[in-house]
Formats: sequence, structure tokens, C-alpha cells
Amino acid sequence: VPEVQGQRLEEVLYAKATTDGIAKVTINRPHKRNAFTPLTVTEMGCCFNDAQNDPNIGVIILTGQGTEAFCSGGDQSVRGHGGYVGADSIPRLNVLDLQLQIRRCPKPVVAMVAGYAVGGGHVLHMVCDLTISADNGVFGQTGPKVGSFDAGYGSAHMARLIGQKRAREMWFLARLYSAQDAYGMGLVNKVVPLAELETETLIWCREMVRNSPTAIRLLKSALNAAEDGQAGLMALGGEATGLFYQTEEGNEGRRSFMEKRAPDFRRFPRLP
Ligand code: 2NE
Repeated sequence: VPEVQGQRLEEVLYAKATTDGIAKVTINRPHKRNAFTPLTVTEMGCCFNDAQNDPNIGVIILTGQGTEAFCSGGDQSVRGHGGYVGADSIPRLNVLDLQLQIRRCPKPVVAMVAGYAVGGGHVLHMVCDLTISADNGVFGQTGPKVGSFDAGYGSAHMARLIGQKRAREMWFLARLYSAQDAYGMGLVNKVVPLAELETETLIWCREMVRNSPTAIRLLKSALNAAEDGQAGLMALGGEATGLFYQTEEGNEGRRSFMEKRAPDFRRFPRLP
């Protein structure tokens, strides 16, 4: 069983093409339409952590094994009182942590969708930065049918993506939509024939990897900030601090402290 970051991977596949700068995280439970358990989510979290920390990786693809489903949400067979239950018998909704991890990852995350992206699986594709769908893609929220809902990004971010009326339609009626419908609503970036899904996704990823990583991480942070309140501003502010640390002015402050002298910021311009 392969391992990543000390976590054995039993329900997820992880691959890196470091020369291309691309990592791929694949939910590997096709017999359950790639529904996730707490373990699946933990394993995905470790893969994303590895990809985020690998300086050779510029873009991360999230997908599901096979052609029938990207992800069908939480595995209802392990849903207990208060959450989804794994080997430790503790109910969890740890997919919410994964949503945040994808959201805050400074590298673009691309959902590559074949088949069903429904329930919590639909929310996962929505929190990815881009979605490329095969023409057999099916999108929707099933929560109200199975006694569940996502009142976080699943609702608020959806409304930002497709508008309030459409978001209410999608949640209240719990219908399923074709890839073309999803494209029309602004939920996906491109629809391609199933046979071309991986090739097209790689074209998009390679194009992004060629662009400035700093520009992209700042743009992702800025686009998030408008929606994410203080946490979004904190992330954007952190990016500014990281850049400031790379300047002479920022270094003068650190150096003066280490040299036990007063800082001299006079040579730095007060720009308009
Ligand atoms: C995805 C869908 C529409 C596919 O339908 P179909 O006809 O292509 O396949 P089928 O036969 O329903 O599924 C194949 C096997 O996968 C299992 C099924 O039970 C079936 O198993 P067997 O009968 O062969 O043993 N399977 C599929 N999805 C599963 C799931 N989510 N949990 C456990 N087993 C699953 C159709 O399968 C479907 O509607 N699936 C359920 C979608 C759903 O309601 N997901 C949960 C939403 S709630 C959620 O994800 C959530 C949240 O709202 C908030 C926080 C966290 C999670």
C-alpha cells in the first residue's frame, strides 16, 4: 500500500508528474461511485498537503476513478449520529476541512469530472478553482433527498457561482443537471467528450504551470478574499507579508534587530 506523508493510501490514488508540475489526487472507490468515508478524506488531505508543499508542483487535479463518477458525496453506509464514522467510531464531517484545504491551497486545483458529481462530491468540484467535465458529467445536490445539506461553501459559494435563484433551485429541488446545463450555469469551465477529458485537463494544467506562480497564488487569494471574510483577508495579508519579507525594506527591519541597532528606513521611498 503506497504511503504519503506517513498515511497509507487505501481509498485514494496519488500521482505526481514533477517535470510537468502536476499532481493528481484520485478518489478510488468506484464501486460506491467514489463516495467518501472519513478515511478517504483524511487520505486526500495528506495528498493535498504533499502537493501543496512540493515546490515542483504547480497545479493539482482532483478526480474520481473510472468514468461513472467524480464523487457521489458522503458514503451513506457509514453515516452515523452526527457525522460519517470511521475505524475510530468518531462521527466526523472532515470533508469540510478538505474544502478549506483546497480553497486555501495557493496552487490551482482543477476538478476533472466524469460521471456523477453529486452531493458532497458536487461541493468538492465547486470549491476547486476550475472544473473540466466530460460530456457524461451529471451535477447536483442530493442532500434534501437523503436528509443532509451543506450550509457552508456548498450554499454560499454556489450562490456566488450561479446566482441565488439557481442555487435555491439546485438545493430545494435536488435535481440533477447535465454537463451542458452545468456549463450554461457557469459551474464548469469546459465540456469535452469523455475520451478527451484527461488530455484537455492536462492542456489547461500545463498552460497554468507556464504562468507566474506568484501571480496565480496572489490572484487565487484575492478572488477568495472577497468571499471568505476575515479568514480570506488573513490569507491575502499573509501573501503580502511573504512578498514584503523578500524586499530590502523588510530585511532592514530584521537585520537591524539581529545587529542590535536602530532600523534605518530612510532610504526607502514613501511612494504616493
Ligand atoms: C450517484 C448516483 C446518482 C449514481 O446512481 P447509479 O444508478 O449510477 O448507481 P447506484 O446503483 O445508485 O450506485 C452504485 C453503488 O454505489 C453505491 C450504491 O449504493 C450502489 O451500491 P450497491 O447497490 O452496488 O451495493 N453508492 C452510490 N453513492 C453512494 C453514496 N453516496 N453512499 C454510499 N453508497 C453509494 C446514486 O448512487 C446516488 O444518488 N447516490 C447517493 C448520492 C448522495 O445522496 N450522496 C450523499 C449526499 S450528502 C453529502 O454528501 C454530504 C453533505 O450533504 C454534507 C456534508 C458531507 C457530505
